[in-house]
Amino acid sequence: VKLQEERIQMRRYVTAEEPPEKIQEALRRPSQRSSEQIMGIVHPIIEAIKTRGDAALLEYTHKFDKAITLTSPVLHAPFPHSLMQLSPETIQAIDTSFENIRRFHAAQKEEKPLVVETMPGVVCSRFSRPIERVGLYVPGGTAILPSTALMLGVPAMVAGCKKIVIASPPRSDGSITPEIVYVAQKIGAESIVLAGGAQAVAALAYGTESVSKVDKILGPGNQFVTAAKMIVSNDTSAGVSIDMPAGPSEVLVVADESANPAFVASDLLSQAEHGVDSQVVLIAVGLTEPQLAAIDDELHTQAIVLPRVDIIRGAIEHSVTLVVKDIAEAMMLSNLYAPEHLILQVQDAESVVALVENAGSVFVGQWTPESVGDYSAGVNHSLPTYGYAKQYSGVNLGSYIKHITSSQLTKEGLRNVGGAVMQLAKVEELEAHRRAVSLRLGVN
Ligand code: HSO
Ligand code: ZN
Repeated sequence: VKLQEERIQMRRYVTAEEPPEKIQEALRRPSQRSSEQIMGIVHPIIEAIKTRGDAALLEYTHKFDKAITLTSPVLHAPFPHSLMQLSPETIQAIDTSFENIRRFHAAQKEEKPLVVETMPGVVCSRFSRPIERVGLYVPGGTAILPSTALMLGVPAMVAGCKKIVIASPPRSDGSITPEIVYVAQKIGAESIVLAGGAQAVAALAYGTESVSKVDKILGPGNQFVTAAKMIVSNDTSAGVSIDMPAGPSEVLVVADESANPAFVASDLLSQAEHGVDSQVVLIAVGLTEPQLAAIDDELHTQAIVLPRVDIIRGAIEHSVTLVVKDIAEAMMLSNLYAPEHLILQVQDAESVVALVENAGSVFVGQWTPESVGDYSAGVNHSLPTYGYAKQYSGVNLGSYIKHITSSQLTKEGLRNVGGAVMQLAKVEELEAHRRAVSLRLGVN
């Protein structure tokens, strides 16, 4: 009971009063279980799937997901309507979100090949083709996530992937969330694998008697899922790639005196409720003590009535408020942290976007809570976490395609560029390369 009453509050630092190292330390991600420990658990699971296929997959599902009645690990399309019984409100919400996500990702299509004549008679082009078979991992865990099925599935459909396989852990009665079945049907999935964790990733990577092997695996997951994705993508015998490494979800909110404290707190909490390992950061630009206290009060009073308050407590424990002097400092720290989600609740938020260097997705202005991007605005919610926004993009149409280049030369073109080719071949002492040109041009 005592614990329930403890105030939910983020640590706070004023950057001007601390050495820079302290601030950087405060922005460190919560450390994760050592990767060797995780790898030690995941490797045998992958081996078991590789060697014993469906039998091993079912064993793990019985053990980890407690779905002991499950006898077949795969549900093939067409999916029976009895498995997608939903309220009209839910159908409408999924349909609206589906359409916005579809429109935004369809707009990312390159309609025509890119063609450049680099020299007279030397034509280079680039065109794209969909990845043929993709596996979409939709996590189970503490929340059901049909929105993740939408975020992974809609761009796969738009890109034209021929085979879309969804994997998601079944519920303990062996059934699958009807919302996920409905989404699977809308995006034209070939099958749903009722499995989660490293075992599901391995099944997608290598295929089993009933699970189709795929060329790329996308989707977020816990540390076991991430470790499995890393292992299979490093195994040349699997021939599979992944979207990106994944860590716990996070948000960074930049707020100035124009921000509404209740709005700010609600955004911090919507990320904090994802998991005890989630991290939320508030960067307060020149806020006074009463303004900071107003946000703290909102955070506590909103949090204690939320159903997932216990998860929120865990997340807030390793979360932090940094009080900075101006927007330039705020954005410097935000770029250093490279948040998965960046929310700008500041005056003239639109102009601040120009200062963003590293972030998964940006939410601009007070009327743009992260939730809209999580579900329905049209942007993708599968985003780089754990600082990977420094080098990775979130899932987008490009995640489902390959670019192929081609070149085509006329004889004149070969004359124009041949000298450079022959000289570089000479420098590299690759005589056959040089002769492939000299022979055609009839020169020495
Ligand atoms: N904020 C999560 C995505 C999500 N939110 C799913 C609700 N459902 C990670 O980007
Ligand atoms: Zn979310």
